[in-house]
Amino acid sequence: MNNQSLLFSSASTRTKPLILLLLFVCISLGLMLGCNNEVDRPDSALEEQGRLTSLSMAKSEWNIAIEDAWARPTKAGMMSAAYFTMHNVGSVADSLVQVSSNASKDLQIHLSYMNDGIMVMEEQPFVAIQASEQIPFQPGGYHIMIIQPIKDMEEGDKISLSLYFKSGMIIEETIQVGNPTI
Ligand SMILES: [Cu+2]
Repeated sequence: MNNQSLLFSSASTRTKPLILLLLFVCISLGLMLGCNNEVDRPDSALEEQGRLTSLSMAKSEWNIAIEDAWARPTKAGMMSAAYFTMHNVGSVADSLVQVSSNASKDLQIHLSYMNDGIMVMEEQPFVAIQASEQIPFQPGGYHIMIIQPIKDMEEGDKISLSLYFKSGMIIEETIQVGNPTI
C-alpha cells in the first residue's frame, strides 16, 4: 500500500472531500505554473517542444502540419507577414483561432482579396480546416500579419510561430525569414 492510499484509508469520510479538493487545487496550480514556464522558453527549447508536439500529435486524430513556412523580411516597427501551407493530415476538422510569435506582440490572421479592382485585406476571427484539406497562406490570400516587429527581420533570421486551434492543439514552429524558393 503506498502513501497516498494510506492517506485515504485513514481519513474519515468527512475529511475525504477536503483532501480531494486540496489535491485538485495543487494539480491545477501545478498545471498553471507549468504553462507559464513554457511561455518563457528560449527559441531552442521552443524548437524542441515543436518537434515533440508533432511527434505526440502523430498518434492523435488531430494532426495538422505547417509546411514551407517563411516570413517576409522587414524593418523593426514596419509590417511583415508569415506564409505556409496548413495541411490537415488528421481525421477531424479544426480551426486556427489565434497566433503568436517572439517577433511581435501583435499578430493577426488576415485574408487578402480583390474588391472592385483593389486588393484589400481583412482580419479573420478563425480559419476552418477540414480533414485532409490543405489551405495555402500566401501573398494575395490568407496570411499571418506580423504588426510592428520588435526588431529588424533579416533574411536568414529565425522567428517562433505558435498556432492555436479550437481543439486546444498548439503547434509551435520555428520559421525562417526570407522565401527559400525565390
Ligand atoms: Cu495582412
